[in-house]
Amino acid sequence: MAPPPPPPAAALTWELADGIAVVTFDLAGEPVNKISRAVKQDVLATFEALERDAAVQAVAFFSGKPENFIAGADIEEFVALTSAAEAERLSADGQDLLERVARFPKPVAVGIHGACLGGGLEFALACRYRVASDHPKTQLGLPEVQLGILPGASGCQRLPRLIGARAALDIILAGKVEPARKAFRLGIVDELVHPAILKDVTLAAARRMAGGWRPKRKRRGGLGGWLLDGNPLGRRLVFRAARKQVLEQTGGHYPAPLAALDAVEYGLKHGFQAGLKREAQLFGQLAVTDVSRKLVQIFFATTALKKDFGMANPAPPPPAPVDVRRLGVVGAGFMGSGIAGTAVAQAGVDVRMKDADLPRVAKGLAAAREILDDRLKRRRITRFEHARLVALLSGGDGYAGFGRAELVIEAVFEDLTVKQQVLKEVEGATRDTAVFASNTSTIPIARIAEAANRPERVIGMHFFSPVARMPLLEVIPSERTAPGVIGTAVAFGRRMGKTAIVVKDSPGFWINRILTPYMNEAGHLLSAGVAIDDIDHLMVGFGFPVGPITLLDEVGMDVAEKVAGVMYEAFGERFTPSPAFAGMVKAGRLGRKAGKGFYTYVRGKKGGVDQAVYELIGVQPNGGPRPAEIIQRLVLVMLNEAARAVGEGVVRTPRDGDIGAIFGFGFPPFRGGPLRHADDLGAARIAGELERLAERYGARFAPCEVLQEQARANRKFYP
Ligand code: 3H9
Repeated sequence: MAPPPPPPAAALTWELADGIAVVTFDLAGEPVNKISRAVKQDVLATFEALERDAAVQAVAFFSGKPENFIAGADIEEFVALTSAAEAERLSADGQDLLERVARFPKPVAVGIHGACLGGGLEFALACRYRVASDHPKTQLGLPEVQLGILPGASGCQRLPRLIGARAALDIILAGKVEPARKAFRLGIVDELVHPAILKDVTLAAARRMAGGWRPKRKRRGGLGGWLLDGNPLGRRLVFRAARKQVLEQTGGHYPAPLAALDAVEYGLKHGFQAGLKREAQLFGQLAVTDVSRKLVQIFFATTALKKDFGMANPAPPPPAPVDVRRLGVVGAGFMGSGIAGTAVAQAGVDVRMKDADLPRVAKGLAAAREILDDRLKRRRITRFEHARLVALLSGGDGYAGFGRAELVIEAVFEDLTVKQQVLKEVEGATRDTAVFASNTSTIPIARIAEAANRPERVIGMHFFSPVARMPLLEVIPSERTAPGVIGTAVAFGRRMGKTAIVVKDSPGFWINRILTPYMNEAGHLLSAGVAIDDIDHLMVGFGFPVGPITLLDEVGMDVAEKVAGVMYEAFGERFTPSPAFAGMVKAGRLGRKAGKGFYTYVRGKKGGVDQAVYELIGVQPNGGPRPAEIIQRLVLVMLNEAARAVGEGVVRTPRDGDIGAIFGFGFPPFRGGPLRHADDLGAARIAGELERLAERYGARFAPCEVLQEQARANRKFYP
C-alpha cells in the first residue's frame, strides 16, 4: 500500500495582482528550492485554490530564492527509495502533478532566474509560457543522467515535443545544463530579458494570455529539422546515431542515457501517455541501481566539499582568509598561462604575469587569452565581457604590479632551488600579508618554505594540466601554514571553478601517490609482453576515460619520469620505476606535446601505436598475462597504495580521496572512487589477491597494513 501523503510543505505563497495570481516558491530553511513529496502536496493545494478562486484569471510563477529557481526533485528522497516499484511511483506522482499543471484551466507563465534543473525544468515545461533572465546564474537543463536516473517527471516527453528530438536528446543524454541564452535559442524559453524586468515581463505575458492570447511557437530547425525530427524515418536515423554515440561514450557502464533514449523514442512512437508510462518504469529501475547510488553519493560529496575550507570552521585563528582580487603568476609557461587564463575567466580577478623575458611573457599572455577566446567562441561570454576580461590580463619581466596582489602562484621549473629563489623574490615584492602558493607536483611545501621569511603564508596549489579543463585542485599546507591561508587557497581555487581537496604535505600528495604505482605497473606489463593498446583498452573497459599509456603520452614522459624518480626516492623499492619507460625521454618520445610517444601524432591528432616503441622497450607483444589479471594488477596496485596513503592521513577523509581520484584522473565515477571500490570488493578479498600477486611478481604487491587490519576486523573506509 502506498504511504499516506505527507502534510504540504509551507513553500508556496500567492497574492492577487490585478487578476493575476503571483505565486512565489520559497522553501523555508533551504538554500535551494527542491521538489519533495511535501512540496508536491503544496503545489497541488495551491493550484486547487487558484482554480477555485474566480478572481484569478492567470498565474505568474516565480522563485523566492535570489540565486536559484528550482534545483529539481529532492535527491535525498531517492536515497531513501528501497524498490523499483516505489521509485516508479515517485516518478508517476511527479508526472501526474505536472499533467495537472499543464492542463490547468488558467494560463501559467513562469519567470526563471537562477538554476532551473531537472524537475524544476520539467515543471517549467508544463507551464504555458517561459520567461528567463539573461543572468549568468540562469541555467536550464536536465542533469538527471549525471545521477544515474532519467528525467522522470515527463521531461523525456515534453522536451522533444517542444524543441525536436535531436536537440532534446543532446541535452537529456549528456545531462546538459545550458545558459539561458542557449536555452532561448533552442526554444526552451519563450523570452529572454534583463533580470530587472523579469517579473514585469512574466506578469505581462500572464495578463495577455488571460486576455485570450496564445503564444505561437515556430518549428525549429527548418527543412533539415523536419526531415530528421518530423517523420518516423528521419527519427529512426536520429535514434540510431544517438544510441551508437551513447555506447561509445559510456562503454556500456552507465544505463541511464540508454534508458532515457528508450523513454524518448517510445513516447514519440506510441504517444505521450504511453511514453509517460515507459518513462516512469525506466526511472524506477534506474533509481535503485548501484550506479545511481554511487553517482548520488558523488553529488553529495562534491556539495559537502564546497563548504569545507580545510580549516577550523567558522573562524580560524588569525590571519583570516582573504578575498583575492589581484593575482600574481610567476612563470608564463603552459601551467602558468593556464592558471592565469582560468583565474581571469572564472574568478574575474586582475592577473599580473611574470617571466624571465618579455617574449616568454607575451607567449604566456597569448595562451591565457586563448582561454577567454575559447569561451567567447562557445558563447559562454559576450563580446563585451570578453573585452573586459582580456583587459584584466597583464605581465612583465619584473615584479611591477605584484605589490597589490593578495595571492601569488608560482609555476616555474620543478626544481627546489629555483622555486626557493622565486619565493624570496616574491616575498620582497609583495605585502607582508600576501600568500605564496607553489604549483609543484612533487616537491614538499615544507622544503620550499624553508627559504621563506613568512612560512605561515606558504602553501601548495597543485593544478592539473590543462588547467582550464581539469576540475581538480590539490591544496597542500605545510605544518607551518596558517589555517586562514588554507582557507584563502581553497576559496580561490573554488572561484576558479575547481573542486579543491586539502591534502597532506607528503611526496606526490594524493594524486601522484596513487597514480605512480599504476603507471609503473603498466610499464611492468609492457615488459611482460602486453601490447600498448591492449593495456589501454582494458582500462577503458574498466571505466577510465583513457588508459594509462595514453595518459603518459598526455602528461608527458619527461614529467612522468621526474615524478616517478621523486616517488622512488621517497618510498623506495615498491616505487621502482619501470625499466620499460627508461629510453623514452632520451629518444625524445615525450608524448603528444613532442608529436611522438607510445602513439603516433599527426598534426596533434592521436593515431595508432607507434610500433617502433617496442624495439625501445626491448620486448615485442606476446599476449602477456590474461586480461583479468592485467586489470587486477593495475587496479589493486592503486587501491593498495590508496589505502596506505589514507592510513598516513594523506587525505583527510575517504570522501576527499574518492572525489580527488574521480576529478583528478577520471577514476570511474560509477565505481564511486578507489576507496568505495575497495569497500565493494572487501578488504579480505583484496588482501588475499594482493598476497597471491606478491608471491608471483614481488613485494610491490604486498598488502598494506590498513587493508590487513580492515580484513582482520571486517572494517571498511566508509561506515
Ligand atoms: C530530478 O529532478 C529528477 C526528476 O526528473 C524526476 C523525479 C521524479 N535535491 O550545490 P549547492 C542541496 S533529479 C536535494 O551547495 P550551489 C545541496 O545538497 C535532480 N538537495 O549550491 C546543498 O545542501 P546542504 C536534478 C539539493 O548554489 C544545498 O542544496 N537536479 C538539490 O553551489 C546547496 O547546494 C540536479 O541534479 C536537490 N535537487 O548550486 C541539480 N540541489 O546545504 C542539483 C541542491 O545541506 N543541484 N541541493 O549541503 C545543483 O546542481 C546545485 O545544487 C545548484 C546550486 C546549481 C542548484
